[in-house]
Amino acid sequence: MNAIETKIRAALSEAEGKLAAAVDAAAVEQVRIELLGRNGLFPALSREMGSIPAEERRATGALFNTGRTQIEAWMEAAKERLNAGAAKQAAAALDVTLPGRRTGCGHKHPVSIITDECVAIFRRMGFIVAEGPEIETVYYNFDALNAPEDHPSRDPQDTFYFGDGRILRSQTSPVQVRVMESHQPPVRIVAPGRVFRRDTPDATHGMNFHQIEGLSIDKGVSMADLKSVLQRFATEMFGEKVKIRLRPHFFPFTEPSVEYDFSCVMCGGAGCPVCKHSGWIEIAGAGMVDPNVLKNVGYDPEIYSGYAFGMGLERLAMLRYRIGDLRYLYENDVRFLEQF
Ligand code: 2U9
Repeated sequence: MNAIETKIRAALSEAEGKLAAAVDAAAVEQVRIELLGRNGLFPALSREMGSIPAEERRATGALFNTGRTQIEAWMEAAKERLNAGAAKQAAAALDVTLPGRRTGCGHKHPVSIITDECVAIFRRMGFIVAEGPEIETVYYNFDALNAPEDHPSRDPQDTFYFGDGRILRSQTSPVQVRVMESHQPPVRIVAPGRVFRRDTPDATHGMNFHQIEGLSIDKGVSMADLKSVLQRFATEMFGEKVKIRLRPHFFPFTEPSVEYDFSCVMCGGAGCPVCKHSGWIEIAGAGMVDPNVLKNVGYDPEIYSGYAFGMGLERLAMLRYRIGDLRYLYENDVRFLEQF
């Protein structure tokens, strides 16, 4: 046995012992560095190989190769043994008999609850939900809806303009326009969603709020249909005793137009601070869709007619849950939100 073979055999017996006793991955790595690493024993022996007689070189080379393979196999076995031990330890640390830890479950925001409730009520009356973009064009938000060029709602003091013809929608009506453009009557839809208006935030106004608007277009649709839908909505949302009242109003997109009130849901109509002692609460607006709006989407107003209505969802939530200030809804105070 030459000097190289002696060194290989000694290294093998030492490595076998060290790897069998290794308690962590670092100990295994240490053996690898000492024997197989760039400055380790095996590369050094490989350089010495030229110094031994030619007739011994074949046998020494074979021992060199099997030795290296053997060390690699022992290292692999040691790693597997360590991994299995770690897995066992982790399993032992988990006590499956302990009761589970509760993770806090979020809940719906009051405006979402009201939106879902409105949608459910209108679905029962045959309406389908429609949605559309919050970033709109002046055409869909104003022109198609018959808003005159000088209408105050177009003013940059009231509507957010991007400066390239796009705006943040100030109402959900553009959704209905888009649906009408792509569908022939009958159309019976509600469009819930976020709308944006430039306003100084106070107890009852924010810079953005949520609306639900409804639209029904067919042959022979009348104001009587509108009244019956609104009365049913009032009954389902606030109870059997609630009455509705329509007052004449003006909107560019409806003719005739009305504002509608519900008998006060707080005092039942007797008079209280919420209804300012009138017994009635203004809920929103409605009317028969203006013939110009029908023409703009390619419907013949001589054949088709329809009604539209719109209401603010924050306002409904405030009435329903007796919330005195709109800002509570958006301050994200869990003590407030947890109550719903
Ligand atoms: C089309 C035609 C007509 C939707 C309507 C109202 C009346 C209305 C506001 C009340 C308070 C919303 O929350 S609020 O600011 N809305 O009074 N909205 S009629 O009329 C339409 C919509 C779409 C194609």
